[in-house]
Amino acid sequence: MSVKIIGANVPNMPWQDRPASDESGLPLWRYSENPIIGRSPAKGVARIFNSAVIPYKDAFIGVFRGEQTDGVPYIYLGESKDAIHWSFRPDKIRFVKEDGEAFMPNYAYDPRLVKIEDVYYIIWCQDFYGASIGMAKTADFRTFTRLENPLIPFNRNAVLFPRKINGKFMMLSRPSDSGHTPFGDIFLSESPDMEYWGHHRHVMSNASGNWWENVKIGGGAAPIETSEGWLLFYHGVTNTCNGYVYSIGAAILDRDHPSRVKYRCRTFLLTPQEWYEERGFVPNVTFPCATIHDAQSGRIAVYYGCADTYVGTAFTTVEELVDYIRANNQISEMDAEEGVR
Ligand code: BMA
Repeated sequence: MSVKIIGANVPNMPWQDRPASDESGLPLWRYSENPIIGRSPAKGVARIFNSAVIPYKDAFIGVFRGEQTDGVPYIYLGESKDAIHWSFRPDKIRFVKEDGEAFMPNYAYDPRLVKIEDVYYIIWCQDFYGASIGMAKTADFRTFTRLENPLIPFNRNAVLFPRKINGKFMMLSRPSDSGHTPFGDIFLSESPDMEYWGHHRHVMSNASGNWWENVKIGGGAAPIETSEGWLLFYHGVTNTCNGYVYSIGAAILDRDHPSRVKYRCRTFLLTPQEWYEERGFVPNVTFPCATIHDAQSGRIAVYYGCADTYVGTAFTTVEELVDYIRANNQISEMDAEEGVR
């Protein structure tokens, strides 16, 4: 049975076939021109990484983690005709509250972006007396209206689903501590209105037994709806004598009950191995935050931060990826269950 992406056609998405030289046996392959965003990409911004992009008006738009030259991260707006070459607005995104008053978090990083019923939602990590999740909405990428913080600290890693499920907005997040958290599972929360979040469920554990993700896991790109379930790219972290290593993994969540994991891939799909993934501000980090995908062809482009310094792109097709995940499926009882105690 062939698996299909359920969603829009994006025939102008970036694409490159798998190079003949790729004998990795893994279902993701890197764009040959990576990194697509290099150092000092805008005035006052030293590095852009961990960023999210989306099709917009026959082109592409995105929210980018820009590490300013004073070291503080904020979110910058970027535009592109081909989703490969990006230009950035010179100033960071300035949010307003519902009443129009200005709102700027003390810092903002790792933004994700989804469109739900003609509204674009941005979700990121910001200070709320400790690292927590910030949210805003926009209809036109001109006015960005800040929404109430969905969660209390500490949490640095939230991802929204691109549609309501059973009438509710859905969010994945990873509760953490105030430091470089040495633990972490993915949880699901739901909301009737994007303000009040509850009915929390456990989704996936870092205690899967897989060495590459044995410290913590966290949601990556907004889940892609497929005929098999929600395809989730996430990051998995292991520890070494030289620090953490961040790889990209994937799982498929039940379409109607996404706290239930249907398939979980026991191997990573991509791990730091190129110079731009191994060398940078934080070495050995590949951190997925977005995909662009085309329902008709089944093509998927994954956007991932590299070494907390660059943005890279990697490609796959939904068929190849889901086949691989199924063939390498290893799911624990805890991941398969509803996740309520
Ligand atoms: C995590 C987040 C990410 C970062 C990663 C590696 O805790 O802060 O933004 O890419 O660490 O430094």
